[in-house]
Amino acid sequence: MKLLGSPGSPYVRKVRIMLMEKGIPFAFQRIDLLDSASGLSEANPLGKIPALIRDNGKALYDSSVIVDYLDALVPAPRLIPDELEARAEVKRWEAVADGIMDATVAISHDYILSDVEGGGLAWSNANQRRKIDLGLALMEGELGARDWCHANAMSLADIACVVSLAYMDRALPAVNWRKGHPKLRGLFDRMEARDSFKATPHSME
Ligand SMILES: N[C@@H](CCC(=O)N[C@@H](CS)C(=O)NCC(=O)O)C(=O)O
Repeated sequence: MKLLGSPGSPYVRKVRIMLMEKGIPFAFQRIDLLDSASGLSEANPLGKIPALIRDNGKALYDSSVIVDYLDALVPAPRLIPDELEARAEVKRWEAVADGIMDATVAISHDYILSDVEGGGLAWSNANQRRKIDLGLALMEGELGARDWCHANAMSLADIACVVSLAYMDRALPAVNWRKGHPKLRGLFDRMEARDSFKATPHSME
């Protein structure tokens, strides 16, 4: 199995952590998104990372589809519950976390562009920022006094949530998400101490 990705992508990090938590061996092929000859578009017509090349040679994308596949492929530890309502809850957490990643990507790209164009470093996208703020408030409120985002064990919900927080630290530190979110801070510190998180630091490459 081969994962096409880059250490800078939060969606790729989510998948790498799933693979490591489940003990699935994989090769990692770094993709330069600016290189049209990287082979990525043969794997994923959308030209996005992550893409997973399965052992049968077929590619799978996007990250949400890949994590579903991995959890079913190797059942232990179960990171997406089987039961319908529990599964829907964990996937909803993933959707909120992915949405925060999407908004962070959108703002930070605008931020870079506005700098390049000499337009200053002011926030350019209040609509995206609102998604981040409301997403953080929802996650903080739902986590509450619990140890885990869903039920009594680690799941994809915890992985996606903490990956989105870590990505903000790198791409949009001005959000300062720790302020006013003590429960998320506690979860973040515990999750980032795991081997799978320590082995997948974000980088600007
Ligand atoms: N919803 C997708 C998002 C993937 C995504 O946007 N990846 C970015 C890198 S962080 C990318 O490949 N961007 C290149 C492009 O959009 O052309 C997923 O969860 O896999």
